Amino acid sequence: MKFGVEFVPNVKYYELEYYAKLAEDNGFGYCWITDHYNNRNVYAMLTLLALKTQKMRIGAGVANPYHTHPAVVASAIATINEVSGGRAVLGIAAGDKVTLERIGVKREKPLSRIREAVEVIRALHAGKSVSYDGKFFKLSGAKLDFNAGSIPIYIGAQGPKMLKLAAEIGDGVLINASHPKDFEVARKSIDEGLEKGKDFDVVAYASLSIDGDGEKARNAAKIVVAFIVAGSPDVIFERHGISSEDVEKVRTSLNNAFATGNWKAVNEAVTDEMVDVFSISGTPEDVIERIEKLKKVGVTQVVAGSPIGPNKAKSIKLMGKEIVTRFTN
Ligand code: F42
Repeated sequence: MKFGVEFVPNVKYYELEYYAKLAEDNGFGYCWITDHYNNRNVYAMLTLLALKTQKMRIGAGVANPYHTHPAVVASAIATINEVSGGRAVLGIAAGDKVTLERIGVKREKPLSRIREAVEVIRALHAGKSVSYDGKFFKLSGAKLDFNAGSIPIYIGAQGPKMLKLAAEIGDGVLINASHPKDFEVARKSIDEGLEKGKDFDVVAYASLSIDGDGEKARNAAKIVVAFIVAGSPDVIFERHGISSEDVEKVRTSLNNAFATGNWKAVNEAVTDEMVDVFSISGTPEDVIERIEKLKKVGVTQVVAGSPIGPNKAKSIKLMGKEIVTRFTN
């Protein structure tokens, strides 16, 4: 099992640098930085991490080929690869629909767009002069004027078609899920697209919250879980037997909280069951038990995403000491 950590660059650069370095010192092998136009720029932050870390792989998790042309993505991540001495990884996906719409971008035909973007990026990274006549991207003798090196491409995917495509054309897949049942289902789509014997990293890009006090850890996950509940399709709730009334309570409390600031009501609306389904939360023992189950259903990397714990620094250290060491030694 490999371990990664995810950070959202909605904090000052020195905070991000501090946590990333802490994760590296505590044995995490991957650091993924999210990409949304409203946060600090992902490549600017990755450049900083390339200079301030030594061993861990660092990458965009995830770029999208709607607000950034794949040639620009190819060049940006190749720059990170150069600065970091070959430690870059690229995550790419369809992009967040709501965030894209705010800047007037329609997320149309995500499957073909991702396929084309990955083809373009791989060709440019191979150092070729690229002429490409796609439906969305047209390149004519495009070439990077520096050596990109070798950069694994991971695809962010939740839907069955995107999962299959990720297996076909990616080096790995970043799946926003925490529960083994969701990976069992995802595995079927992955297997449809995966060539036999191909080395492929199946990543649980999960909301994680760890603390010596299990209750505290679970409470810290609730706001993040509420946002995941608000954005999940019904099929997920049906799969886990979560009632539509409970989902509605979370959605209503979340909408109210934006207007009234009553986040306590959001915490109260999130059930224990939701915390279990949409996050990996609890004591180190609880987290170990969950990761053992994820391993059985084919997960090969666990990414600790928001909130990581009630005290981020303490939780990163606890993850390193109790979890990363246990699974990687
Ligand atoms: N999004 C961001 O914007 N920034 C991030 O930093 C970010 C991180 C991230 C990390 C992991 C992860 O898994 C996802 C992450 N996301 C992030 C979200 C990501 O960008 C996507 O929004 C998310 O993965 C949802 O994508 P999906 O894989 O479920 O694909 C969607 C688009 C979907 O509907 N897929 C369907 C499926 O079955 O897979 C297919 C839809 C389909 O068939 N479309 C057709 C087509 O040709 O593409 C036709 C539709 C048409 O438009 O006509």
